[in-house]
Amino acid sequence: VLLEARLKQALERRELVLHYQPKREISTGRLTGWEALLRWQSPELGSVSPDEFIPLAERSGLILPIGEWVLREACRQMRAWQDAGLAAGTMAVNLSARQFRQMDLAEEVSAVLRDTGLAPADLELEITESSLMDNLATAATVLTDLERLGIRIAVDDFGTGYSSLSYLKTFPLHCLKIDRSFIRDIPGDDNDTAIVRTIIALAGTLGLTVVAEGVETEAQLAYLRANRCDQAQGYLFSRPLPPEACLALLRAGP
Ligand code: G
Ligand code: G
Ligand code: MN
Ligand code: NA
Repeated sequence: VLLEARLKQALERRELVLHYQPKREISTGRLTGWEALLRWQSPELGSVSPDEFIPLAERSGLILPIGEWVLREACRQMRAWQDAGLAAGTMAVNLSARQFRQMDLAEEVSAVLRDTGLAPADLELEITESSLMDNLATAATVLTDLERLGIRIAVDDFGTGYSSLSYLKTFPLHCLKIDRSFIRDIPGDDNDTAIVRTIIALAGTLGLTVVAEGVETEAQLAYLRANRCDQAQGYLFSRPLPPEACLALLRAGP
């Protein structure tokens, strides 16, 4: 309860900030976009990980105002980079299960795009495979509404959520992000290489972009390149960066 009260204040006191992690096209090394990752810099508690406060925010409902702030701030930042003449690619924002259960989510997203002036095609929403599967009733409606806006939808943590493959075919999706647990032990682990190749093939069949998360080594990247994974994200390229560091990276070029 104490942490919850502090989190509520954190939003008002502007203690929440966004860092951004770049994604790159594997074949060219070109920057394709960013993922916004929330950080809480508390004067009392220090830096609090989203793994600690997102579940709390989910339970208390605070995730709704926090999530809207994240969306707005990420879109505002992206538009500011574009206005500075920088080719910044797309901006991906994580959605929690609770946000995804809001039937009027598309209206909120639409209002944020209108207010910030960001083009829908420059925004991607990441929904975990498990929250998709836990919300099958609303998923079809909400995803269709989001698709009509022209934004992109990525399935996050793909491979961990026991999904039925039939939804992949019917839902309007654009991207699969291979969970980093499957990337960690490639190319050495035969089970993981088999899983990764299967996900890449599945994405290809369905016409979806496939992104490897948590790429930390050249050997992992070489394996992904040889197996034609589209994009990669991870510490090998960059940790999530504060906005000033992103600006420097953007100014350095593609
Ligand atoms: O950055 P990392 O430690 O940065 O993130 C830990 C977890 O928190 C990940 O599962 C990530 O998806 C989640 N996360 C980070 N930022 C956000 C956010 O803005 N909204 C939601 N719902 N989850 C986030
Ligand atoms: O669940 P999601 O994929 O949104 O979570 C992103 C999380 O992964 C964040 O905590 C981010 O900081 C973390 N992350 C990003 N790149 C790497 C990496 O190369 N290695 C590890 N271990 N974590 C990473
Ligand atoms: Mn993510
Ligand atoms: Na993930």
